[in-house]
Amino acid sequence: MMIDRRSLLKYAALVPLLGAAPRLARAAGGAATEKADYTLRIGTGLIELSPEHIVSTTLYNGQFPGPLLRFKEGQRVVVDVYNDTDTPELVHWHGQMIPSDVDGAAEEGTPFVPAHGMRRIAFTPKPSGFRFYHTHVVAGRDLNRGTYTGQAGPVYIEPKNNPGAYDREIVLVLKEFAPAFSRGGDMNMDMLVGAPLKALQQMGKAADEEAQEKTKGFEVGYELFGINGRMLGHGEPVRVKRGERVLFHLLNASATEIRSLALPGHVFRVIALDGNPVPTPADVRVLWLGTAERISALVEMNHPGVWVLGDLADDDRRHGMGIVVEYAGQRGKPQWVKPTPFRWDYTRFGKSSAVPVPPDETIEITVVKHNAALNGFNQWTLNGEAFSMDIMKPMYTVHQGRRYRLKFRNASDDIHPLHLHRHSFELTRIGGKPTAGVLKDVVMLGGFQELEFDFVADNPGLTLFHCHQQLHMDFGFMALFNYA
Ligand SMILES: [Cu+2]
Repeated sequence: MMIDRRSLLKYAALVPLLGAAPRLARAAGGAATEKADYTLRIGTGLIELSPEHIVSTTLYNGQFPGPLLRFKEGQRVVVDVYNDTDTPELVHWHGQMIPSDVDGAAEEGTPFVPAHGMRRIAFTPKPSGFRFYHTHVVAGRDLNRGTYTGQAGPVYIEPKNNPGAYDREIVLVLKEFAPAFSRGGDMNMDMLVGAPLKALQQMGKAADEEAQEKTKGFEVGYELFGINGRMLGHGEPVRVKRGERVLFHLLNASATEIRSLALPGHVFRVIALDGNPVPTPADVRVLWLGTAERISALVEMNHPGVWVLGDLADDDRRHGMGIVVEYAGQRGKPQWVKPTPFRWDYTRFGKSSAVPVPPDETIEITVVKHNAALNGFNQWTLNGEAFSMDIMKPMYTVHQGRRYRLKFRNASDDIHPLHLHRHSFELTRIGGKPTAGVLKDVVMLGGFQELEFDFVADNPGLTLFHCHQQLHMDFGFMALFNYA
């Protein structure tokens, strides 16, 4: 969708269909008499990142992050969503295997929550683990829409039996505010393992030479950063005691950015990625999270002091990306110590003798960037095709029960957080290494690199695949899967 006006017309046409009189959308699988378990209200509100920085944006229930929703695996929930804004909205239940009409993507056929209307949503949450919810509308060139706003909140789906050996759980949501467009600015490239591939670099070079525009496309930058809606030093610190084992659930709710985190003198034992327990929990000193990725990591509090749990990027940390961790009885200025360079390797958390199950079919997808091709915005194509929001044509047909391997080839220098809706996938090859057992719903594809993941077609219905970088998904980087 490149022309905002056209999509507005489309929304306008949808509204009468969604129930005229009090503009109540049809309840999806929920009886109208039933009491809702949760209510989400979408509306404009203020976030006090610090006393000097108060931002106006769209929020859930007037807060950032949106309320933590605790579900029980397999136990049906009813959520009423009220939209107090002037534009239709969508709430996407990221990382859950639920039907297309409640998943929260227009491309899959989920109805919009009408402007100044409501929609009742009911589904049975699964799988257990750390998930989240966020808006799924197109932002395009409007930085007041989509994931540029504060519409994101954590979900925790409790497993039927909880094996946790920790003293406390802390949810931290990482997010930037006050976005603005700028030209150029390449991403930090050296944080993922694996080397760029020559053939993909050449393909990227050819696309650059073909481009009509010789300038680089727009990127989004931010002025303000925060964890749980507070700039570093302005929220309540995480208060800990020596000897405690704290389980951090971290969510990168950015629209476009990759985030890093370190806590001086401490080690993160990564136990789950995107809410799914990993086969091999491993210790790391730095966490890297692509847009929409989650990490659950245990930290043993054995280094008393007052510390900054913060982003490695000095500028982002100085503008708020961090939170203070304070031991009981300790005083003083929070300390930051830059960690030694660390590259993120998903295979560390995989099965050691990695032999992935062979797929029934392999689908190859090559990603190409067309510099500034759309009035200054980069256009993205998958196998030569940019997704059209107006046509919404499925690109691939899958058969229930079959195992598919998606092989991605990135002919661009950008890192892409690839996201598949309504299914988990298993990493089978990344950074040049085979692996197995790591189940995710978002994975970072390195610049000029390849990766492979497998998924089993086990949740019939239209299924969206896209890059979770809002600027990329809005400008072509999407594909729809259809069940035969
Ligand atoms: Cu991307």
